[in-house]
Order: sequence, then structure tokens, then C-alpha cells
Amino acid sequence: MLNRKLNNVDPEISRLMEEETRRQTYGLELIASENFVSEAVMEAVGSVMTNKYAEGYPYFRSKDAPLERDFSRNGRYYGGCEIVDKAEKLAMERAVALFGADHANVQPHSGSQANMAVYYSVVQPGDTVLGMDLAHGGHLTHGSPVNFSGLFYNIVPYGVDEKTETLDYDAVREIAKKANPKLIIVGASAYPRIIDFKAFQEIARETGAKIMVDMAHIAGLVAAGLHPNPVPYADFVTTTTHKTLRGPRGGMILCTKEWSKEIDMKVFPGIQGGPLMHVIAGKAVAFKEALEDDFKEYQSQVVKNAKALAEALMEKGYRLVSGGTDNHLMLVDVLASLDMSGKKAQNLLGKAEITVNKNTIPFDKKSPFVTSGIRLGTPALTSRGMKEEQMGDVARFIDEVLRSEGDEGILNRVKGDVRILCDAYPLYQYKLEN
Ligand code: DSN
Repeated sequence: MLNRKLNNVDPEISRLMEEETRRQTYGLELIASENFVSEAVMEAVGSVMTNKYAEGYPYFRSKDAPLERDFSRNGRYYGGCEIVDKAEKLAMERAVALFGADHANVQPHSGSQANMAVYYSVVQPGDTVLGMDLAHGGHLTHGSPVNFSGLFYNIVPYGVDEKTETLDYDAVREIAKKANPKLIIVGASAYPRIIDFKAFQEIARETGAKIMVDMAHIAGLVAAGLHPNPVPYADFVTTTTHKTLRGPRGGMILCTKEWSKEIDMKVFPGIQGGPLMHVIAGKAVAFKEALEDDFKEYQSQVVKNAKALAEALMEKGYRLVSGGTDNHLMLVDVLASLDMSGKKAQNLLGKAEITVNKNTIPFDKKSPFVTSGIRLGTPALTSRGMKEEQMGDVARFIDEVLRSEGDEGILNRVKGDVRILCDAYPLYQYKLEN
């Protein structure tokens, strides 16, 4: 019973996995928040660790010294946790080694839950929180009215300057002084420039607010020293583990020792039950990979590729928000460039197996379902080994598709070129028939 293989038990799901493998293998993945994990990470995530319940933590906190963790006694609610305890401890130690924080909680199932645990630790419903406007590059959990953050808290948004399309720290300071927030959320899901965490720390100090940096998009760059590390400047740093960091889908919170007990309590039992031990094992593997030297080379290539792609597109006449990129992503204003919506651009590119997402640009007049922009990122293509030269090809493919007016002949030709490029940079060692 236990050793039945997927294609015998469930041929439908098995076939869908095969199809998804084929899609990933033969398409150009440009969604800035996606990446390809190593087979080692997948092995951990697909392991027996999924069977274990481990509510609690691999350490004990006594009433007398609640900020100290005693790893000689576990704080679990179930027996049989001795082995998963070691896996969680490794994940925590590696996270701390990577980013330099006092404390890491590796249990959040997602970035959204990591962020929720921080809100739940520092603010009460109705309290004022400053967050970057989603339409300017922020994130749903930074105060969107349709998210728990916007529903429970009094969100005051900040955004980018209309001219430079970059953060104007003086304007943020003015907004903060007027709003008097308890918490300032820093971080973005569509911001192509370096973020000055020190400037935010100064604003938070001046206004007496706590500061949370959501570094989900840039965590890999931070780990490699290619983007300033928010840890020294923030009370809390949250992240997902599956974007530039190239780990399994999940979340994590880093915080100061002072907040460690509160954060632990809010993750479990506050908002979650049993941790996903197979995912935590996968996080440990990914953090180990991120501590290796070639991870720095990989991240540095991600940034070089983003610059090369941005320059190639600008040479072809495309307008990029803020005029370029410092990190792994860029926003192309397809409305200004081609009088085309982001939705149409995404659909056309999809026909040639080029996957992107439509994205609002700052001061967008179109809805988030239509948008004036597309967001492009290089982490996934870089994981396949592509370099600057291939980014030139990718820019050409994008340009040909967007100017094709839907001509099937052009779309099919580019699709063929995409296939040739993908064949030259294989993904996993799976055997695919055609
Ligand atoms: N949905 C993610 C992104 O694409 O940026 C953010 O969580």
C-alpha cells in the first residue's frame, strides 16, 4: 500500500505533473517571484518529514528566562520529535548565519503568515500602520483594503515620487509624522531599486514606530551581499523562502532577541498549528545552499542578467519604470511603449511560452486586472545558467512577440526559438518525451 507509485495511484495528477514539468522545461520563466529549487530541496520537501506533527518548538523557554531558548528540552506537544527538532534547529541556525539576526522562526507557512504574525505581535486592530501602496509596488499584506492588513488596521499608504518613480524618503517622513504609526512596513513586490533601510529606521525612530522589513523579493540578493541587509535596521524582517532565495515555498521571520518569544507565540499557537516539517527541512537545505560560494555567483548573475535585459529592452524603445533596475526585476510600461495593456502583453507572450505577469505601474490608470505594465525578473532563467548574452535573445523574443499583432507565424517562430534556447539550458534531469 505504502510503496504504490503516483502514476499507479493517480494517473490524472501524475499526468498533470508531467505537463507542468514540460511547461517549466520548455518555457521562459520571467515571473520575478518564481525560481527553480534544486533537486535536493525537492527531495526534502517530498520526504517522510511530511508525516510528523510537531506543534511547538525544538526548545523550551522557562518562565524565569523567557528570552532564552533551552535546546536540551523541547517545547513540543507531541512525542517522537527528536529528529525533526534537529532539522528545525539546523534551519534556524543556517538562517541566522545567512542574515545575522538574533532569532529566526522558520515555521510560517507563507510570507503572508509571517507578516500576519508580526502585525499580531505589535499592533492592535485599529492601530495605524504605514505600508507601501500595492499600486506603487507594495504587497497585499502591506495594507491592501481587501487583505487582513487593510481590514484590521488603519493603513496609511506611502508610494514613489511621480517623477523619479523611486521612494522619496522625505515624503515618507512627512506622511509618518502626520500619521504617527505604530508600525512601518518596508519592502515591495514590484520595486526595481535598492531600498534604503537606514532611512526608514531613522523615520521609525523619529516617529516612535516599530519597523518591519518584508524582504521576500530580495532575500537571495541580501544573503549574497548584493542588496543592503535590513536586519541591522529593523525590529522584524520577514521573507518568503522561494523567490530569489531559491528554497521551498514558505515563510520565515527574523527578529531581535527582545521580540523572539512574542513572535514565536504569535506564529504558534497564535496563527498556525503544526509546522510543515518537510518544508522546514527544505528550508534548511536551501539555506545551506545559500551559504555556499556559488550562491553569491548565482545572485550576482541574476543582477547582471536583469541589467542586461533592462538595457536591451530600453535599446528597443521600451520605457522602464524608474529607468532601469538595481535588483532582479524590472517593470516595463507597455502602455507608454506600445499603447498596449499589461494584460494583452502577458497573453501574447504566453502564446510564445514566455511567462510574465501583468503588473500595475506607479500612478497606473488601469485596473490591476488590466494594468499598464508587465513585471519581468531574472532569477529563474539565471538558475538555468543563462547569462547576459541570452538576455539579449530574450529581449528580442519579447519585442518580436509584442510587436507581432498576434500574427500566428511570428508567435510560432518565436516559440520555436524559445524551445531552442530552453534546450540549450536544461532544467531538471527528468526524461521528457518530447
Ligand atoms: N505574489 C508574490 C509576487 O509575485 O511578488 C508576492 O507575494
